[in-house]
Amino acid sequence: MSDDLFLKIIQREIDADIVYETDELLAFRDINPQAPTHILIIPKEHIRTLDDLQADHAGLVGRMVLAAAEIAREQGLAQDGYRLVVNCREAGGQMVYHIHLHLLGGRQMTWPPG
Ligand code: D5M
Repeated sequence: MSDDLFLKIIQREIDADIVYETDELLAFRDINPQAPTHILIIPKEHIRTLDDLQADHAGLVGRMVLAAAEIAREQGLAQDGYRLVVNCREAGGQMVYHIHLHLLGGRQMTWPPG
């Protein structure tokens, strides 16, 4: 049994509000939303952090970003805009060690982030 929470969502051991799925990617609503729309885009491959990406992941990461843009359009966020975030390890605020893009939209974002 894996201790990777997001693998349990991929394997349907934990329920999630899934909005997008391909052979290699899954996207679902964040359980603790920080904006009116807050969706996580993850690879099905277990990759712990941004820092663990290898050169041969370049295509996968590109498809994650393209999926985020497609989901943003589907969710009606494209006209006003939105934010993509990756938290990396402790100082980056990462809590779940399975790489994910946060797609946030539906409100005005501020800068700098907290
Ligand atoms: O973000 C990890 C994110 O994962 C955080 O925003 C909460 C979210 N989360 C945690 N558990 C779940 C479940 N079960 N469903 C949906 N979303 C979840 P990080 O970048 O690691 O800080």
